[in-house]
Amino acid sequence: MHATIHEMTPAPTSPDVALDVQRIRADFPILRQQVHGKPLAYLDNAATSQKPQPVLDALLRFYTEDCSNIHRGVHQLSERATAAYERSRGKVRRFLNAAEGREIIFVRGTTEGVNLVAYAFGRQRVTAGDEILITAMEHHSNIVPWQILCEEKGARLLVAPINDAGELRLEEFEKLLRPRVKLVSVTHVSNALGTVNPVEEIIRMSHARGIPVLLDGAQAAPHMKVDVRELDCDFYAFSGHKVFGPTGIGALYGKAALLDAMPPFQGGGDMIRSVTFEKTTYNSLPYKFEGGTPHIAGAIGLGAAIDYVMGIGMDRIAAYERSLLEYGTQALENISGVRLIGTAKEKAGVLSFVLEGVHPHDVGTVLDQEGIAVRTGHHCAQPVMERFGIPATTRASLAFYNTHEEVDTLAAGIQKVKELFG
Ligand code: 7TS
Repeated sequence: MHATIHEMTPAPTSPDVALDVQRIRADFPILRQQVHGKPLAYLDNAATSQKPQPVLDALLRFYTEDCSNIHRGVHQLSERATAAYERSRGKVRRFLNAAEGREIIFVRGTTEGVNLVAYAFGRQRVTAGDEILITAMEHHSNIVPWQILCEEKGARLLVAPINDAGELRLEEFEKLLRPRVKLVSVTHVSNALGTVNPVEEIIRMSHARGIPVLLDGAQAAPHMKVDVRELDCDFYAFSGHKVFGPTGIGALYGKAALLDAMPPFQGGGDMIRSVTFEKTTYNSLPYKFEGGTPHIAGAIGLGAAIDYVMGIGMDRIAAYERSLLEYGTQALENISGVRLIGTAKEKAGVLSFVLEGVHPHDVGTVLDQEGIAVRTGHHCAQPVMERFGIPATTRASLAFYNTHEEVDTLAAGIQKVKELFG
């Protein structure tokens, strides 16, 4: 059972090599089922993605063979659990190409990663009159933590606008890089629109004014190669459950110098060096930010998920998904009454749309009867809905295990909605 998931070396990546999707699908047991008597077409990957067998195996193995707390036991099980947990940190480091393992903090997910920065960095660096700059396409988890911080500090939240295609208006963004801006926090890829932001430009412009940048990588990490050193971002947060790993685990990357200078986030066990009632000293990175027993199994499962996607190759995944997105865009554009919301030139696998005269919830309910899983609603991005003057969209979001046939099924499902509500 101690198979060699950790030892697996990523295959050489060449975007030219097509994916063997049927072979990949065989690794995802959940995809084999039928829903309402129809084969499941899982197109809700932006909400959460499915887990390949190696991830399931890693979780089961931890709980059946190695279950123990970490960083404290001298016994075998604790040593094995600690080694596996720390090995996963190394995998996350390689996944993001961070320089050092201590720059990787295990968190619950993107939400906790952003909150950690808002709490630890924000409370130390932001004072009355300062500003935080975000964009109009952020998920609520990259809005609300900054509002809480701003309210507490008497600081101000600035929002860079987007155009009708759902692209950031970069010249307006640049104008908002004012002297009092203490942090720029921007999504790498929008969950509601699919827009891939020009993050290199954003970082270059911000750094030119000495402003650090946090990237919300929740929707980028599952779909493209991320290189935090090449990007030179200061913080990068992502969620394990969207990169085919377990729920309740994710990672925050931060440059060591920044993390080192930040106060802790949560006090408790493991994050201290020594405690007396008079004075407590904190542990070194990354442990200073990992108070309490972490999601050990989750971190190990995330490591297995990273092995899995890197084994396929992020460039191949991106190339395949691009073809699927182009195919899906065509298919939906050919249906009269469908309006795509989010038509940026640079997009990742999201097809968000409204269908004339039919509420998105009705669209989603009919599609569900056809075995098609999509999300309907505001996608935790209410300001995006407001920007486009709509209450909600239906969103199909893709992963590398989706097929062109599933996109056809989606298009046929939408036709059926039209017949029913026509
Ligand atoms: N940022 C973006 C861009 C997201 O898409 C999400 C989750 C988050 C942050 C928060 O991630 P979490 O794992 O901490 O919850 N987005 C979605 C979605 O689009 N549908 O369900 C969750």
